Amino acid sequence: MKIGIVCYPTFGGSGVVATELGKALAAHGHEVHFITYNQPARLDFFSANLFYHEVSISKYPLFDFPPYELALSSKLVDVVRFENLDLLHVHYAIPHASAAFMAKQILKTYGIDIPVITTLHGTDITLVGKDPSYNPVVTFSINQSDGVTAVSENLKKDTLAHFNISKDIKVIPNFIDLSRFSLKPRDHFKRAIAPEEERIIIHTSNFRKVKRTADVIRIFKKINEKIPSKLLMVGDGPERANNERICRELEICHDVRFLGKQDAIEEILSVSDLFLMPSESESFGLAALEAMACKVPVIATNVGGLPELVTQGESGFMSDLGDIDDMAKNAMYILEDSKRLEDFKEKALQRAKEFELSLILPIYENYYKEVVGST
Ligand code: GMT
Repeated sequence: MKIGIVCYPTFGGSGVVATELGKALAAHGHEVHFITYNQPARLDFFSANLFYHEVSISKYPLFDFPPYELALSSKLVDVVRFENLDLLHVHYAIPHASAAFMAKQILKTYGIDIPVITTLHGTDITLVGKDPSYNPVVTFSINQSDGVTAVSENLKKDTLAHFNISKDIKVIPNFIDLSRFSLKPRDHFKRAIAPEEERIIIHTSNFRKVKRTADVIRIFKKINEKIPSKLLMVGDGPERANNERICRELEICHDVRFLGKQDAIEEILSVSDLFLMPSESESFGLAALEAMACKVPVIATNVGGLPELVTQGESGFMSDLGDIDDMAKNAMYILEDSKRLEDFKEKALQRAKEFELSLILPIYENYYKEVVGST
């Protein structure tokens, strides 16, 4: 198939899933065209089946807000016509689903009926999409898509609860490429971070409010009082400065490292013992799956799609939102006994294997066939 993929090109979960899916489809013989405003972060190599089409937005003094959605629709029309695409798969509803709808209507004037699949990723529904300023457009463009997928049962449920949806939503979970995300021996790195063999705890995110990174620091403080440990904070975003301030107040700066954005995240996960994800909302929790694939158990909140990923008391534990004491207690239970820690690590990996790319890719391919066949 010739597939157009629209996504955000950043490190965010939806962009990562879209890019990894595109790469896997290309490796499986499909021709994949990424259409977005920048080279996707994980599309950093050459492949004969992979193409990137940049959406450029012309600046004009009249535009306080350059109309990206129109530029994207125009680019989609152009790429679908000249590359003879069979399908458009757009990731994250806003504004990709409505841009694809517009392109689809324009393409009809050229006698082309391009099927559009929209994948809902989370904040496009749970935070941004629900906003009354977007709700009617999101509802309309989901209903006008030829196929709709959501990354968890919980996100499907939320979508049906908050929008008037007439379309069937197929749940296809996030996936992991175990050939990249697996335990890598990085003893020198481990020794540099934890010279006294302290436990290494990790958090990775975009440091937005929804990730509750202040809770990460406070949970760590409680662990650190009882168990010699180090905290790695990976990523960057609006909450980082506030988190650094909290570390100073709690006098734990010597045990906390802010590493910023990192490409080789699997290497840092490989030296880690425990992953903290106290998010307020998480449609799936791709970052937790990446950790589990590197044998890192997870301490999380029981929100969104996380209970569909983490098995309570096996690959980690989930607590109520904001229950820092319970999360710290569960973390210490895992970390205080080396044999128990090893058991949790093994079970984290076994659970991650259930989301291996090779199991999820055929689900997407079959869904593509179904949608293309019915349009
Ligand atoms: O986690 C983020 O804030 C990024 C966000 C995105 O849309 O790029 O991630 C969402 O999509 C991921 C991939 O499907 C999910 O694994 C994340 O759980 C989801 N984030 C939230 O729901 C907050």
